[in-house]
Amino acid sequence: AALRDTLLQMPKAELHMHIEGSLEPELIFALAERNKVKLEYASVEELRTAYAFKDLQSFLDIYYAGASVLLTEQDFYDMTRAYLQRAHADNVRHTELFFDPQTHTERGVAFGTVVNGIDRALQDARKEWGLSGALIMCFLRHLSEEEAFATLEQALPYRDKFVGVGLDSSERGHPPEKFARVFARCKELGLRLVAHAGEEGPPDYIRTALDLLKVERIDHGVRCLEDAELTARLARDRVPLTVCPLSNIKLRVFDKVADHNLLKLLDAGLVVTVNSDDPAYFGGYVNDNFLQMFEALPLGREHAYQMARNSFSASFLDAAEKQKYL
Ligand code: ES4
Ligand code: ZN
Repeated sequence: AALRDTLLQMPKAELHMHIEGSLEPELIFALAERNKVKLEYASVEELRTAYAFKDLQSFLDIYYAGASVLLTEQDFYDMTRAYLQRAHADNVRHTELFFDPQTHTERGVAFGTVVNGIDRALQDARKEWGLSGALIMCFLRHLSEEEAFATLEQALPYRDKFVGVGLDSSERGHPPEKFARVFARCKELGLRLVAHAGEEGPPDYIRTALDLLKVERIDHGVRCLEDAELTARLARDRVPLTVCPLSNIKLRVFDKVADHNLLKLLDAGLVVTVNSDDPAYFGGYVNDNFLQMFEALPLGREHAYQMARNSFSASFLDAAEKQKYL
């Protein structure tokens, strides 16, 4: 089959997807109407036009505004259901979803409302399509560590509904060490640990995420190549990088698809995976990320299979389930 068909059809896992970043403008407007929430934009078209970002912060401002329409458990269900349907169409067999509870609890939405709605959609996808899912709770790094601890406290009654914790939002000026104590506590609780690092922030944030937070995967991590010693360490220790190519283009980490360092990361021997990050905002779901990168860079079938294998080996599936895909 053509390489294109291989990319579309190969079973894959998605490991870096913010569920609030899957809210399409049409659903934002439908939920705004349903919940009588006022939006700053007059139409779906006007909102979509605002999706021209100059950096991470300009995106986050719109992303948090979009999430303001989510109020009820059914809203969280509908959002997650729509993403899972798209993921299923892309032959995603397993997905590890980030969610940002603080974005919702700050607005008075209960933690349980958020997690129960998302979880019910995950259960349905497993029953209907055999698509497995797991949740990773993210702390917003622009907020304080004290607020992260308070969120962890609210999460504890739902401990069985998520497998790990992550760190997202504005990277620059909010280094990993700000969250060292709360991550240590999460590790004691048996949670898996990941963090966004080296997206906009310097390679040093990748190093401190590993050394001080003890994370098992790095989300993004594309700036590691600026530091040869760090790159060698990531390769030697087989630390997975959850790379999100279209996100990096939209947020101007790289100017154009052909400038992305995905092939250089692979050539450095790194455990690279391809993911969609915030697909409703960045112009594509996981297969669009694969297709556009393979069109722009000299990548071949072996790279495709390698990254699909990596997505399962780097997942938090248990060993027996992983084995089915490897
Ligand atoms: C995010 Cl692309 C990205 N980076 C950091 N935090 C985020 N939250 C949602 N998308
Ligand atoms: Zn992300």
